[in-house]
Amino acid sequence: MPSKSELIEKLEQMASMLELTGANRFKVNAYAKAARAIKGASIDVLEHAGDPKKLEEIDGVGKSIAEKIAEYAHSGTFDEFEELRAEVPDGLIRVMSIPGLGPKTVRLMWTDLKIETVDDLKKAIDDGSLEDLPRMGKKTIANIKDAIEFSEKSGERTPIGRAMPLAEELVEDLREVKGVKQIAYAGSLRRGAETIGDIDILISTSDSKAAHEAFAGHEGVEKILVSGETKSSVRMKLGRRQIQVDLRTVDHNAFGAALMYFTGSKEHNVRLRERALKKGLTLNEYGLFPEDDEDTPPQQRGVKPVACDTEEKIYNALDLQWVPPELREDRGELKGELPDLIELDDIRAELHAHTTASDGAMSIRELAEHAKHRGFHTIAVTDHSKSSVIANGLDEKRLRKHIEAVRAANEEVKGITILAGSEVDILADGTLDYDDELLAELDIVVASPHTGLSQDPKKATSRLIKAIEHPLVHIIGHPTGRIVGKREGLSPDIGAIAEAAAEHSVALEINANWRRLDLRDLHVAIALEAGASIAIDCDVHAASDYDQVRYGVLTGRRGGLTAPSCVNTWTAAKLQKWLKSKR
Ligand code: DGT
Ligand code: CA
Ligand code: CA
Ligand code: ZN
Repeated sequence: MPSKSELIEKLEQMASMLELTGANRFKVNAYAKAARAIKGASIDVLEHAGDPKKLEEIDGVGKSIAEKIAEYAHSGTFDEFEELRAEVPDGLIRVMSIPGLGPKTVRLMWTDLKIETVDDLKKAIDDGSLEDLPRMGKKTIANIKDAIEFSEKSGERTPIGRAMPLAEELVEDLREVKGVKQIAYAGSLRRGAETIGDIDILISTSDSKAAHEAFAGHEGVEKILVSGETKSSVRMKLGRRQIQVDLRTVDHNAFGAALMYFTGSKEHNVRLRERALKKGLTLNEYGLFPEDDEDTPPQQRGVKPVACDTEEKIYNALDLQWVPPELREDRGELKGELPDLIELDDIRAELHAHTTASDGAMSIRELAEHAKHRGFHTIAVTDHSKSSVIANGLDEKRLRKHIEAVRAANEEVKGITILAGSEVDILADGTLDYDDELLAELDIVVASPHTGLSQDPKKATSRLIKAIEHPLVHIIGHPTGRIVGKREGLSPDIGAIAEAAAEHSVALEINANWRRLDLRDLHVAIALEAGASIAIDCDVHAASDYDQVRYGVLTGRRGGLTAPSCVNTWTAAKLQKWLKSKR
């Protein structure tokens, strides 16, 4: 089925492939711009695919792009895409996805060195031929080598933001199958891990055959690995990659025991079983039973379980409170009181968002309207600063005008506070991209590292601490700059960062975008330990980015985050008081 996200992906890929094949700049830009415009459009372009006039009303969509949209809506692709796709070797698309390698560089590799795959590239690094290309110094090549190794190590796992929508769609679709009583996803996905090995789904049903048939026949299934009436395993299409999905039928009365077992983690399960044994009990995926030293498992001998239908009963029978799945990682969650974890509904403000002034897709008003619809009391406009040239960062003059525009919008749009802010670059030496006088005019300053991300840990630590100590900074945005599975980012001393943040009352961001999730769960725990506050922000560029907040909340929960420690949950008054304390 054609989807908006696939259309956007195809348009983005068009731009890269055009650049790769040396098409003119104008054409490349048209596709890149169209992808951005469709992301931010307030209408569903696929619904209006038959109405080119309507499509052309979108800023960034011209006649030619409108035709491509119509073609895509009709056939799931468009001719020009397929033609170009046939021209560009598959392997080159993978080469282009290596961070730090843009289409321009990859084009040179292709034309001058005949590199068509990641393996070719590795050979060219090893035999030194890559050095023959212009601007390929030893340092650049070392960085490329690093990036290849890093993405190969983590390439097998799928980011949560890709796996979650698929799992939710499957659960919804299978719930409709005749006979299904209970259905849920388990495993690392339920624990909210940043990457997912495979998706585990559990069902209880009176017609297992029907459920497994519907599963194996589901749209997107590309290969059936195991096909059975109680367990099946398939590979499903996910963007340009695949992910394995397991479906298991479990006993309706023991659904809680199965959910607990298959949610894991394995290490958490081991701890629970040890605890059960100490109490003269035995725990397995069918329930918690009295331990009796027999060889045949208790459920096969008709032994009555102590608890089996809900997780809560099983935990309670082990003298434990129910443990939220995000904490089930054997990090001490069975010892002592558990924190009252933050929830999605606690979030009441978005403090990191971009508009069309830099690289966002929405105007200030659109941004604010969407935030209002989410029930937020505050939205901060934080466009990029001048050094972020690729993101169309604002120089001083443009920022001053932008501040005025934000103030005007704030007057006009009722029911929400629009803050004038900036996502100001933390330069490699820890200084900020604007001078203090200008920063002081802003209501909120998010300071983030964007370049120099292969800096050594010592430099990274002092760089970030310098930004934290700056009296006008409120939040450190995506503190390490990592990209999940793609870029390692900075490795500062998080303990030292956290202590400085606590001392200077600066919040450390969990960037909720699933590509970033930065800070990560373990860092959040360290930050909280030091007494620092956390911000959970979507780094909004398009309307759909507001939906990312869930991944930020999951990451926060994995780190033990409570609502009071998260600035986005504060009342408008409390938030204002903190912001003003730095003015
Ligand atoms: P993943 O898929 O690599 O992201 O991680 P999980 O945690 O989803 O792992 P997976 O899919 O292998 O298994 C799902 C859960 O089933 C796991 O978290 C705990 C449970 N489980 C699987 N195999 C074992 C095992 O050998 N021992 C124990 N205690 N539990 C297991
Ligand atoms: Ca799994
Ligand atoms: Ca599995
Ligand atoms: Zn940023």
